[in-house]
Amino acid sequence: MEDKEFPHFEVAIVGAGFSGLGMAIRLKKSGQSDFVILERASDTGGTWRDNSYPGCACDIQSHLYSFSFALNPNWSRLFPPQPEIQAYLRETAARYGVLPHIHWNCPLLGAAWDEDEKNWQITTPGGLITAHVLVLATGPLSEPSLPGIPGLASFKGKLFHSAQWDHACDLTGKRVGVIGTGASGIQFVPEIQPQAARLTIFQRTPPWIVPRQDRPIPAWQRALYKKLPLAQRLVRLKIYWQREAIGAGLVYYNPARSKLIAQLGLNHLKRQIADPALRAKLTPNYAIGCKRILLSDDFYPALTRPNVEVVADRVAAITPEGVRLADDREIPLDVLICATGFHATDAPLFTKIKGREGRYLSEAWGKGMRAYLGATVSGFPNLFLMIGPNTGLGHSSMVLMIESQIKYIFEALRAMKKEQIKAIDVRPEILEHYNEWLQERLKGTVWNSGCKSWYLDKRGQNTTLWPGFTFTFRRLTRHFKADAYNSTL
Ligand code: N01
Repeated sequence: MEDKEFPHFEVAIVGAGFSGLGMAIRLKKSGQSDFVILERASDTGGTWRDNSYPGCACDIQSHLYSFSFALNPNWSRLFPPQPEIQAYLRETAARYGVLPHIHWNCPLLGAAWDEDEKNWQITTPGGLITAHVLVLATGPLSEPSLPGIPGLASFKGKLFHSAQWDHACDLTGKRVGVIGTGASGIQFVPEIQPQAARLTIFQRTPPWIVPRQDRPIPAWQRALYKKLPLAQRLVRLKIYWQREAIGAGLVYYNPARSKLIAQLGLNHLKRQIADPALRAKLTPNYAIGCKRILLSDDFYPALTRPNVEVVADRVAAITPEGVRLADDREIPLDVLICATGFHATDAPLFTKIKGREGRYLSEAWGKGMRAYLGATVSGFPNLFLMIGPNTGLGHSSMVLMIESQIKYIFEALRAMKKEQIKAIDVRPEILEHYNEWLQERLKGTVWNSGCKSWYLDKRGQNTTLWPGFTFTFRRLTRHFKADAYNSTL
């Protein structure tokens, strides 16, 4: 069948979260309107729409967690709460006129490169569409991961993942279990503790937690930022450099220095937990920063309440009635909440993208995810990934990386148009070389210092984090690197 029988777009963007909306806004600002956004849900926001659990907020300061071209003087707190981030994204998308480009409730079911037509054939529930360029802005934290504990499906009570919070489930007076003590778990535990009759926290690895010191932004400051946007830019700049300094500590890992920083966490633990047995349970046993450093002032205090128990013993199985521990102890539960993270390195989407010679992305990434500048993969022409492999950050705002990628992709599209290039495909040796360089750099970082985290894939390879400063990534992505690609005219 001919292309013209299907709706055709110059660019198809998958996902209306931070990166997809940012990309669309960039196109719109340049006067382009031949693009579509395919969004699986009925609202914008991506991970900030899905993660609506009680207490959800970002652990990067508000002023830095926004687009550089759309600062928000109205943030109510130092750290933005989830509803405000979602509202910010919705309002920004509306302000720049990208909402009419969104196809709602339209998940990508599959995409295949058409070598003859030099475009992508994209299958959606509404039928096939074609696009010259495909941008996957689906994010690494979009597919919730349930723990592979035996018996999970047999649980007779209410079971849900933190990213799919069941707001209809009233926890009042219930026996609630929580698996996972990562960034999500530690945020909602203090919120649900007062409601639950019994709250059991199943902890596999104690996280490093440091003081959060969140506070409301006073009305006079908000008024100032409205009147004098430069004032907010200066605050943002200060936060930016403070965070790059933290980044240096993570990238250039030094065990002795790390022990000094760890003292911050240990002091926090000591101040908030008086019981030596509980404190011992909560004391981390790996280098601080190896997993994400968590910020909280209310998680430890919540654990000291009489209705809370922290279980550090291994969970052997989930039974119809609750949880069975390795020592055969049974903990009966009415509700089980899994705050167990996401499929960051093995997303089902990878099995749906078919490149040259019928090869799926999941096959191309058989030995681990890799993409040149986190954006392009050999054998997948005119495909761009946003927050692709090794673009994640352990220290600062992902919006900085997203904006760098937007710039790079936009420059690529412009070059393709100008030179009338039908297809670009990153040269395999360039991708190989880039990945070797990345992996070499990662060796000296704290994330590769021996702990297990979602930053590492099942082979133990770090395929998620950027091993450097955000300004280095910005410099590398400032211009489209045409020489790195095979082009078809
Ligand atoms: O997920 P996680 P998350 N049996 O993977 C445990 C961002 N984020 O949703 O450490 C028992 O960090 C696992 O234990 P262990 C942020 O980038 C940001 O909390 O692997 N336990 C861990 O405790 C973050 O890094 C914000 O031993 C199991 C937890 O579940 C990312 O999202 C807020 C298990 C998973 O922690 C993910 O955070 C929320 C099993 N089989 C999220 N499997 C903010 O900005 C997993 N666990 C504040």
